[in-house]
Amino acid sequence: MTLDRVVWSMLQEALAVYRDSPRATAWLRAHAERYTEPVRIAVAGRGRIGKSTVVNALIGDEFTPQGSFVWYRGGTEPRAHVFTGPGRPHEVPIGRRGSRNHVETGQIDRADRVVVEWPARTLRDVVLIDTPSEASPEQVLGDADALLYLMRHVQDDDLKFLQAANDHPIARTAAVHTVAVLARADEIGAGRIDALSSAKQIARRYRRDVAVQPLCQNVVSVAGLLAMAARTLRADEFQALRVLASLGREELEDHLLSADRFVGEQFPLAMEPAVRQALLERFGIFGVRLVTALIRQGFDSQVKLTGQLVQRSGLGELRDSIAVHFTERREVLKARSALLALDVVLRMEPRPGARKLVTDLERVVASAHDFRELRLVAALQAGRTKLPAELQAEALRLVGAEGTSPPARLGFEYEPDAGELREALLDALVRWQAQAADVHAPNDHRRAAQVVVRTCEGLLPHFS
Ligand SMILES: Nc1nc2c(ncn2[C@@H]2O[C@H](COP(=O)(O)OP(=O)(O)OP(=O)(O)O)[C@@H](O)[C@H]2O)c(=O)[nH]1
Ligand SMILES: [Mg+2]
Repeated sequence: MTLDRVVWSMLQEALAVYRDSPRATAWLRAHAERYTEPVRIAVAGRGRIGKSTVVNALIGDEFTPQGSFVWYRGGTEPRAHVFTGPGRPHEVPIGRRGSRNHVETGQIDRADRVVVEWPARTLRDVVLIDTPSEASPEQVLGDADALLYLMRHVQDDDLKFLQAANDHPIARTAAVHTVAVLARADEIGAGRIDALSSAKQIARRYRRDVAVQPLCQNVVSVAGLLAMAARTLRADEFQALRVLASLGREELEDHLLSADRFVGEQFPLAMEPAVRQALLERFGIFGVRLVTALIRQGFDSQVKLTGQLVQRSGLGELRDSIAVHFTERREVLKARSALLALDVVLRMEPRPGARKLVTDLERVVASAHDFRELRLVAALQAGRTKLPAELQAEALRLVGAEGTSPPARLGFEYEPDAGELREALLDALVRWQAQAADVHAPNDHRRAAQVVVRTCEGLLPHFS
């Protein structure tokens, strides 16, 4: 049976065992429902770091900020519900404020959670949870299957938050899935036009940092403001930017030395200060400089410019990372969340009828191959398990650290045909079998090789 089915039947069995407990039943039902949903990703980080902006950029639509947790999930029609206390949620309208969508929470100022259904492509595969900055790790992670954690530099508070995410015994054995985001990438290079490339380099460095690497699966840099402006770029804004780009580079640079100069009276073009002010708010000074430079370089249609900005801002890479680490890993992430939930019930309301579930839970966590793969990734990245460098990179790839599709595991950067895949797979299998059987190798080396062998064996039926 697949992990997916095993965990589903455990949830059903628990519902039967706890049918006389309303509290356990409500909890288990909610988790059974959650089990069939898209992956839930919480977006967290300290105050004003740019969480809501990144969420908007991913959705491709702008919403006015709210003080509470806001869930964005897919839906055919835009709808919003407010949840407060134990009562039933009630529906509220979604209106417009300027160019933004605004959930009319009205008098309700202490919502526990606002749930927005929104017809966006991104939301077909994920539920995004925008979190308030004062939320504790427990609040953030309780409802999430995966975490996007925004930070500027890695600070102690950030590491503490990420550590808390891994602190539960089951979380420890099936590491949480986290992608760290160096946010506000445009501000990293002190206004230089190549700020975004510097930010990407810093992100790469953090990926290998001994303090950071064990706590997340990837680190990417994102200029959220620019990404959001790109995804929601309007025709009138694009026209205004083109007019700006028609100005000589040096002349424009000169007026971009400060916000005051840019919106001031002395501006050499007939463009309303309000229009300039609006561009500044949407793109930031750095953004205006970058966008006009790109238009001059030939990204002179709205489509070309948007595509270029999505890549440069890091939004493209962030989306890829979400796909590889979260969406493609849906099954194991959901299983992990459900097992954590089962564990809560089994501890809170222990009873003789639940003994089998307790042992099943331990067995699944210890032996399911998907969890073994996650543990091996974590152990290799944290340096708890050591392999020679060339084997380490291959082991990580094979157990799915860079994507779980067979071509990604086997290291193809193009679409290979079935014959090529099969050949690469058999080659890997034979070599790793030899590693697993190498009596001179240390124990952890052999155990790691056994997991890799099992992964390769699992891929075989795809190609025979
Ligand atoms: N320069 C720059 N400004 C940004 C960026 N992202 C967000 N901002 C600005 O920073 C401010 C805070 O952004 P939000 O997205 O609301 O940040 P948040 O983390 O959701 O804030 P809280 O929910 O209040 O904790 C806003 O004025 C944004 O316009 C960015 O990438 N670059
Ligand atoms: Mg916010």
